[in-house]
Amino acid sequence: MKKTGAQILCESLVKEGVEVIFGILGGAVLPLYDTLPQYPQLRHILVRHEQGAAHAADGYARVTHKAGVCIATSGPGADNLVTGIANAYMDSSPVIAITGQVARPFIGKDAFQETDITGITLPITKHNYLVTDTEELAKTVKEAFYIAQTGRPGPVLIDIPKDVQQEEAEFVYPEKIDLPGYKFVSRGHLIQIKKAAKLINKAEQPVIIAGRGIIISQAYDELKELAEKAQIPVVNTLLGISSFPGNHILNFGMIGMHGMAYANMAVQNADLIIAIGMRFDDRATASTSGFAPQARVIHIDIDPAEIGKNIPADIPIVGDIKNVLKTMNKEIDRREHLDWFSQLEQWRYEHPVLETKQDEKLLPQYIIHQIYEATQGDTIIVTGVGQNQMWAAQYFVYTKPNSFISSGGLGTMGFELPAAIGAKVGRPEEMVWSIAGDGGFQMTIQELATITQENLAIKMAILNNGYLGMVRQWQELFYEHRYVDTKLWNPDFVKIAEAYDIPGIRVKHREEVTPAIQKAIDYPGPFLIDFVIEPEENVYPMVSPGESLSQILESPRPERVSSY
Ligand SMILES: Cc1ncc(C[n+]2csc(CCOP(=O)(O)OP(=O)(O)O)c2C)c(N)n1
Ligand SMILES: [Mg+2]
Repeated sequence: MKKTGAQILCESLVKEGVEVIFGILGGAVLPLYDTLPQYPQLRHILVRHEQGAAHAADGYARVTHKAGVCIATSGPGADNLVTGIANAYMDSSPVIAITGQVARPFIGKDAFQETDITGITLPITKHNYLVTDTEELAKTVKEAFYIAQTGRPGPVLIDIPKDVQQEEAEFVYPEKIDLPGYKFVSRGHLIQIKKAAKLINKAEQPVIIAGRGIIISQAYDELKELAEKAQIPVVNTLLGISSFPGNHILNFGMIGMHGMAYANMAVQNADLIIAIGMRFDDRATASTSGFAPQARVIHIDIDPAEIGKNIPADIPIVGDIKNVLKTMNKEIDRREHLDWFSQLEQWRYEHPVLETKQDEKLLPQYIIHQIYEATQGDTIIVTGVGQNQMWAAQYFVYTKPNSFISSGGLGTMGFELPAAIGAKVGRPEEMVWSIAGDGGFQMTIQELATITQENLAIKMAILNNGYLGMVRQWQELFYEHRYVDTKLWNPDFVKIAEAYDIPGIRVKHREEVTPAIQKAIDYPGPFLIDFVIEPEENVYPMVSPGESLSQILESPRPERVSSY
């Protein structure tokens, strides 16, 4: 049957099981939007800025393990997606970005609102398409979803000229994919897996580094089996948070620039690193030349391009983590590493970082911990970027799989609010908290309107230190306190929330923290808390740029005592 390009696109989205689309309109997508009401299965969520659409699709994809879809018009609309697409690319999130393009006869003429979005996004998409033949549209959509969601997931952009949306063509949704140039390995090489198991069985001081690949592959049980069977401590990258229970006895926390001192020490003293679904990002490894000097390295990842990119691998295993670990666990001996664990426990005792000062001041660490206490971990935390992100990573105990959503690779301020929208839409039954800095909050603040229009019960906490805090911290530590333009004049965030019809309160004192969090949780809709925190609180521990993971700067304040 003949259908318009717009109908073909909608039919194809329905075939792919799409339920939600985040987008904003414009001339080059008008035929598509005009067709949308014919497909009530496709819920459209109107955002206020295309960056919000891309982050929302990304957040949706991360919590559902399905592709998230966003739509923008040509030119400025498509360009506004760019940060969101790059963010999804860096964090391996399957986002389908659909952009309108000027009609085919206008392409290359600097037509009104024309940009070469496939050119612009070439390095930040897993693949992209400009559809010039309406007959190809259905096949293109099928391929795009396949590419986005298989192997190492990532964003795929489909640019559709306006006249392709209007033109009629025969609609047949292809059954099969024929992509000879696209391959991924899902089962790891058996010989490699056996070699790795042998090393694991022999190791005296092994450490598992868990990355986001475990979450993508949903290999939680397999990781637990490996760790428990061979008695191996598990540390994680930032995006590996919530791949392994935060309260598990074998969990030794986050590594890296703001990782736990004892986690970094475990890595630095390991004789074997089992790196799983992580890419040795420089924030995780610190100086690569000083990384884990005595360790052999087993690196398991679905993307062969990651193997040996930053840290050489003694045993590379390319494959889907769930499959690889399933096979590997059969080859693993039950072990104990009593000496290793007593050493690790001693480091943990000597370097207690999960502590908050008994202080009259309103400290962000205390706030994050109180959110944990109030929720008992039964919530999804979506963070901004900066100090707020690091405190949220350090002071919340992530007991639930895939409960930490954050912009790791790109470090995009303003990710939190729209990504929380995507998370709440994708998992409406879950409580969702957005933890923002006062700087980042203002980068996507317009999405408060989306929250109200869609009545999304998102709980918002602003850790308001009056600074671009993380940058101020660097100025303090590495630029001799020269705070060049990191101090922020801020609007009244509670009044802003009220203007968006969202109730909010301001918290300035420690004793108000818990009641405020409870009030936010009990309120049946969105709620905002503006926490006016100690302005110059720093994130510790810290490994200074250029140093190795062994050179850990710990809190210089000796009066810190553990409060829990
Ligand atoms: C879009 C974007 N611009 C700039 C930066 C650089 N940057 C990293 S952290 C930071 C400060 C963030 O301030 P705020 O949101 O208030 O969070 P805080 O560190 O104070 O918790 C900046 C400017 C960034 N990561 N993203
Ligand atoms: Mg701030």
